[in-house]
Amino acid sequence: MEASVTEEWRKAGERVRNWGRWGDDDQLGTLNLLTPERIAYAATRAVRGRAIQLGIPFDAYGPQSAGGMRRNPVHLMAIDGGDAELAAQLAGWGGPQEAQVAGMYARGPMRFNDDYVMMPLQAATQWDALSHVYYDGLLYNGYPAASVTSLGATRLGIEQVAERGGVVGRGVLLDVARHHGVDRLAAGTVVGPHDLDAVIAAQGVELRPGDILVIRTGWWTRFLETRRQSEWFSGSPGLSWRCAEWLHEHEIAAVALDNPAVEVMRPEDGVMLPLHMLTLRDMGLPLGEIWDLEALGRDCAEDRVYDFLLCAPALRIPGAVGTPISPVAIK
Ligand code: UVW
Repeated sequence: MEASVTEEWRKAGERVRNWGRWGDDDQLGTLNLLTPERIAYAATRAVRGRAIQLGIPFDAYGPQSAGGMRRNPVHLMAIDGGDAELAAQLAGWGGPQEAQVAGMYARGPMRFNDDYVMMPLQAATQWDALSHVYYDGLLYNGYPAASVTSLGATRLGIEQVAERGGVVGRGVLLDVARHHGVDRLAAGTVVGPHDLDAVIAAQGVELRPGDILVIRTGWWTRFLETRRQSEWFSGSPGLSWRCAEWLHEHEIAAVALDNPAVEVMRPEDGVMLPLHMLTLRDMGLPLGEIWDLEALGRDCAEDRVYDFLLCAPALRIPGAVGTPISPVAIK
């Protein structure tokens, strides 16, 4: 990043910084914009009763590369019908768990199956918590970077979001790919504030303070087509860091995309993830990554209604710096 660009980026950081805006002890950031009145209004946008899934499957075939810093989810069965029948046949076989299961089975015909999932909380469809990214030793609202330890986030953990029932509000889809008449944006395409304005004008949708923006690039379909994980990550189109002020001015509560990192993956102006730093750390604005916006895009193109009730609650995991989610748009 050239010195002048760094300076410009730092100045943008000062302009969008929400520290202290909702109190010195605030841990919710722009989710404070999801007021009861706005959530109640969002519920009125569920008109047709059509629920659309916006999450990708939590399975072993997702976009995380096997050798990378994150893995795809691993799903394991803990108890299943086959084991249960065997345990019943071999009385006294196995350890305490089998004995417990056999004891339950001895009391009637009820049988059951149990399972586990193991996964990085930053794999598949997710929200980044405000504790996910920091710079210059500080997190959102000036909390020290050291408030996230090996035990988890003592400040800005995802449970802060979950405990207030978030994230729920009025979702607005900006279908950038469809606006350009393509299935998906080309690799490396940078989406700037003017592009967002153009899509809003073309769609005829109005933004309201507290909206949750859902921006479709179509890039998820690239992964489904090729299954080439590293190409999918490194080539991702996405938002420019110059969108931070636009998001700030429009009082956006959260933003989610169908790409790996919301912003364009190629280091913009030579710096890695500059929008992450401005949004998560300066604004306190959560980022949603790896969403599947294909069905929602088709539905909105059909009825020309681009807003909906968005339900994307965080899992209540104390100290976590992100959360897997299965968001749903209800139109
Ligand atoms: C990083 O890779 C640091 O962040 P994210 O997963 O949010 O893109």
